[in-house]
Amino acid sequence: MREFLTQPLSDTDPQLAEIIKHEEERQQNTLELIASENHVSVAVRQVAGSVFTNKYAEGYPGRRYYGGCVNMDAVENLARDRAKQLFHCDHVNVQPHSGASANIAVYMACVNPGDTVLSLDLAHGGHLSHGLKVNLSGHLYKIVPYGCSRKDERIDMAEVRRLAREHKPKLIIAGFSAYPRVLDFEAFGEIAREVGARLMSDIAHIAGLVAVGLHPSPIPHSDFTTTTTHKTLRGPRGGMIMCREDDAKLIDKWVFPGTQGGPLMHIIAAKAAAFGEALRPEFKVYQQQILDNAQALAAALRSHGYRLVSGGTDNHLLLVDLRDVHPDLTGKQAEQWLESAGIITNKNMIPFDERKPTQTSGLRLGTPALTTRGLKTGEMKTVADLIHRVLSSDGDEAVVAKIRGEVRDLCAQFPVPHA
Ligand code: DSN
Repeated sequence: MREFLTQPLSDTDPQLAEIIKHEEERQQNTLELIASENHVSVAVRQVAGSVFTNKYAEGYPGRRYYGGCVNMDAVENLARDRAKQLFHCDHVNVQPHSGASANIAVYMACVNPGDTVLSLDLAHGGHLSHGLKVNLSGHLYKIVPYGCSRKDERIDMAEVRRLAREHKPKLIIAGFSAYPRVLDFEAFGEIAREVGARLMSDIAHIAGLVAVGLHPSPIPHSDFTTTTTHKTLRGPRGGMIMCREDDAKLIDKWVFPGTQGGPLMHIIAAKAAAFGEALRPEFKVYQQQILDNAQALAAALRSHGYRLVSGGTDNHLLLVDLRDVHPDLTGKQAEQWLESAGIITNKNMIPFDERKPTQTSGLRLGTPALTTRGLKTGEMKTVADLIHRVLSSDGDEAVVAKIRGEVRDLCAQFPVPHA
């Protein structure tokens, strides 16, 4: 029995070991352009797989429900301290299992069922946990959506103000999963204060940029700032909430015991590792390269005739409107052809899209994962050329197979982080 417990996975469960090997190969041999994904360091993966997975630690440092938590307290305090240093916030809760869980805890802390919440329309780049009908947020609260203007496809702050005055929401949400421009957190804060709403800023996508000062910080303007830790921040899959000292007890209570049980201590430890990496000077260089790469990818796609929603990007992602170059090509079909060529993307609605969410006219592309692998602006031109050739191939298998080979060659030059 004990022997079994100490053998490697390849001996004890070759079937599962094989699936993991295939995923390692897939990640190594494909170009990851999903804007919300990244490749973590060897150290972060090592910590996520550490003995911290063995421990229950309900409660918070110094106030746990079980014995044996001395190292749990040390690691959670380390994660909290590093997060506070990184984001300059008063209080942080590092226990949310995900971004959606973090958002739920904030809702429980400040809105009641039936209350009005003002958030970015999902069809204009909002997130499902900000009010999708079939999500708890859309089920419990009266969601009033704001959107982008037709004129420039940017969030129309005058419209946000008008809607806030008209509907008097209890909570305003500033955040997105597909919006390529800077969010004006200061203006959101002013509007929230004017109408007596609380402001939740969800920086899941841009947390890495915010941490190094390459995107304005929401912290001074927001009551609550939520984030995931695995996108631009390049940590383990998880969530986190930041707030002022006044709301610290309320938030902690609504994370545990309000909406979660035992914290994932191995993931909290890996968050500490990632925050440590993010505090290093190299992390700012990495974030700047993400932005430079996004600009280079945008310019190269424009040179092939593609229109980008809002004309370009300020952050790590771009939304490509496929219609000008390929009027009959849906985002769904584009995503599938690109995947066959080893280029991983996702179909995405564009503002005022006439196609259904399952088809879409847009494609969302992001540069964090490619930047982690070491691709720079020169390679972004190559990537844009590869994308354009796939989208112009009409799905021709011979063309796609040839490009697949070129993608593999490019991937071989830029290995994903490995031990
Ligand atoms: N699924 C994430 C994204 O792709 O934006 C958000 O949770």
